[in-house]
Amino acid sequence: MSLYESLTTESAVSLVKKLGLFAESETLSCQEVGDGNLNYVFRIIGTDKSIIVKQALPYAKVVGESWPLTLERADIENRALRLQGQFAPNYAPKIYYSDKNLALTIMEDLSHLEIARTGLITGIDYPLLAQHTGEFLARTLYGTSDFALGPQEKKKLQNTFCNPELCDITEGLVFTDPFFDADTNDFEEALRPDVEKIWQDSILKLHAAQLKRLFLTSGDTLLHGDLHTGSIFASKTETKVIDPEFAFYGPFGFDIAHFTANLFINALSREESRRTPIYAHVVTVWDVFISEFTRLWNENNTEAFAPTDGYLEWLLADIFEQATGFMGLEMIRRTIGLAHVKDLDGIEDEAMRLEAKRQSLSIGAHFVKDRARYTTADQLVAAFKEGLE
Ligand code: SR1
Ligand code: MG
Repeated sequence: MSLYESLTTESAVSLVKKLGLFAESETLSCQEVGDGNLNYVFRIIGTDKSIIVKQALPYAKVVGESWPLTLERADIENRALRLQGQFAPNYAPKIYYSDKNLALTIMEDLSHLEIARTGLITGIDYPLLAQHTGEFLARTLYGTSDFALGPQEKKKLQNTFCNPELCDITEGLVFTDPFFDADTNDFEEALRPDVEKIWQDSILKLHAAQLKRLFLTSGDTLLHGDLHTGSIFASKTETKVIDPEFAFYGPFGFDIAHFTANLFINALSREESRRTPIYAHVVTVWDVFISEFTRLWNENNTEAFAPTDGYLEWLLADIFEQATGFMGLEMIRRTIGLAHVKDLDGIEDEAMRLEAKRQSLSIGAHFVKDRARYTTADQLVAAFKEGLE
């Protein structure tokens, strides 16, 4: 018998009172505030505090009941959040309670912050966003790798983060479907010639296949798995990374790639004179990631080869090249795949929107195919600017 039932605003209130998170007598208000693709998010407000109850649905909310989806993802998300909270406590929400059967996690309400994507679209720059995200990435990715844990501990942890159904979504929506005439694709008819060019570009497809294989087979570290700007709450002083339901052991460069891809996509939605802070974020996240990863490598490393001349430098260069390719794939899929972003779709002027989408496709394809050319974030920014011309 399934112990799962989907919550309503009323049953969410009863639950948090039963759990003692609020007094029975307290008057609470509850609203479903989820704007993501997959889950319900209830915000419950009492007299002097508020909390979030996040519940997974047994299907993908963005598509409907025709796309069933495992509830296991709530448990993965809950465990990933707790681990991220250990490695990067400043950048993860506090967890108050979780229930595997009900597929829910109760956590800190971050409503005093904004979703970074929403703020970036309205022109807010969040001066510490990239610094904090770089630290979050280096600490969580290094901390769950072979280098920090040693191969035995790492494999045991890896075994508990097999996430086949959510990985299947990424393998389809990011790595495969945009390169074929797949039903999941969604693009404006005016872009059809550009999209057909992608479908016919056998060199691009070969590179996409190589990157897909990396995603399928590399087990470097516990990834967040969906680190776009909609998975980050931010203010001028604070940053919190949420929603790691796609967490699994994958390639080091994947998360930073999705963050920088969504930054570049945001740049496309801005006037040229407003793009500088976004370019600075791309450079900063890489600078911080590399310096923090290096610090952790030198401080705590179980690998006998760690002091070998050139090993760290080779690894960082490899991560950078992979990430450049993954970044290009994310730019392409956010433009023509199933899951779009408001940065592009929200550009009201049709000609400007189509131009931004074409730039996202062509710059994305360039980063996929020519990823081996790039070794620094400054070069990525320069290539992005060239792609706009
Ligand atoms: C069906 S899920 C579509 C997208 O939403 C998530 O946030 C992931 O990015 C996924 O690819
Ligand atoms: Mg999400």
